[in-house]
Amino acid sequence: MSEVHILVFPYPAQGHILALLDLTHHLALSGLTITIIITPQNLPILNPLLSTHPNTIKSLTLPFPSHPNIPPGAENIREVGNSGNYPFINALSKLQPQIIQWFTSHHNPPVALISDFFLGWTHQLATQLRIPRLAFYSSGAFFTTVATRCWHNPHLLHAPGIINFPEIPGTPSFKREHLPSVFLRYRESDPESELVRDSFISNASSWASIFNTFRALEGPSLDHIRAELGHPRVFSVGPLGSNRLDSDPNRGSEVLRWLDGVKEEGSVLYVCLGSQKLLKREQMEALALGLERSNTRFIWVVKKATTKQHVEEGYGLVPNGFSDRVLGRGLVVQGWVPQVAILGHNAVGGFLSHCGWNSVMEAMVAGVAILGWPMEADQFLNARLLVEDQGVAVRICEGADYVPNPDDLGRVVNEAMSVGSSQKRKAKVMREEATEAVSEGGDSCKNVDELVKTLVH
Ligand code: BUP
Repeated sequence: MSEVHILVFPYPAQGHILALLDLTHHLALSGLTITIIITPQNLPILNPLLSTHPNTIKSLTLPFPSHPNIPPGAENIREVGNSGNYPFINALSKLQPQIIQWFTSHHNPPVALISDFFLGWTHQLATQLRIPRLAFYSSGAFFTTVATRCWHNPHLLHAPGIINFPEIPGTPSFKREHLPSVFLRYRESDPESELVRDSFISNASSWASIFNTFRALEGPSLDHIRAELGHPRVFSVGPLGSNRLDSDPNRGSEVLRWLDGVKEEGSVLYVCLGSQKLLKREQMEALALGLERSNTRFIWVVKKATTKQHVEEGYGLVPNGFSDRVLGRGLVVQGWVPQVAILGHNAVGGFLSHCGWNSVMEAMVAGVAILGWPMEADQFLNARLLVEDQGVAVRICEGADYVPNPDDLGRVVNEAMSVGSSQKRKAKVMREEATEAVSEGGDSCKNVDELVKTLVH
């Protein structure tokens, strides 16, 4: 095969970047040459890919454009929280001239651009470069059907109470507050609203769409998207993540050793609420008490406060004496852990999760029950798909500011973690489906092959 060169542009949030890099790894294994656009502070995330594919993956490292609403040095949304997406998207769009200059002077310019669905403006960039743009969704297909419907009919965003979606498979209806807050803030001619809306609309006009999902989970939504777009180029390639490369092979060895010491299969609950959300003091206390009152083994990944104000207000603070009280039964860890490896450990049977889409996909592959605490963005809709439609999850509570009742929390944990709970049984079925999808001849595997074929021709 002659060198087919693809340009990849991830969005700098952990949940977005990791998933697109997982896909990039697959594409490189299929023989494509790839350049990844990145800014300097995010470059280390690429290290495992760059060292695994030294001849075929390169980075195009561009300085992060300054922006009045982004603190100097912050180049990843993890450093500013979810509310900072708008300035980030805006700042990154200023890279356009440098990308064009690089492209036009390249001896073998890329034949296609795969970019994150938050970077809708790259659709126009690709048009200017006269190459197809493929929108990569690190969110689910069900969420995307709802979101696209909303942005084509913004009056829905102001409908009071319950919103109905009769045109969408399953005719879902749900509370307005369960849409991402950026949708609810929609105002015509407001720059943030227009940017988000234009992004979704540009994504839909892009040449193709790639989803980190699989047919057995979201077949009807994928078919609906295909029908709405009026073309077949909708590739479901998930669950991604099971072949994730880690820059530090020793990361999390303490946690994995602890799990090795657990004899009962599926008895440990993994508690991790994503890379962005920091719990306030009352939430930390309630969650700690709930875990203590359950009689379940657990690993709790705690996100530490980084700003002075958050430290002073007790955000992310594990209550005094908690670790000692649960010694032997529970492990509290701070910092980044190898989530995919933990979920895949035999001892783990449940995942108390914010229902971020990557976490959902990783839970599917691992065959663990989800105990959902959706908080923002697409998480409420993800939880709906998992709880009401698929039965693979139970909703433990919901809302970014919600302070759960420890007794209720402990009770739901015990029920969902009991041997043979309905969620655990359903999770095992989903594991079969997810594993089949990404195995040779499986639907997602065929879609990756198909995607590579379309890029090569
Ligand atoms: Br925290 C954490 N280790 O310690 P989501 C996360 N992850 O590997 P998010 C780790 O980050 P969104 C850790 O495996 C997953 O791939 C995890 O993505 C990994 O949630 C990713 O689940 C987190 O989508 O993003 O980051 O809160 O805004 O997309 O929900």
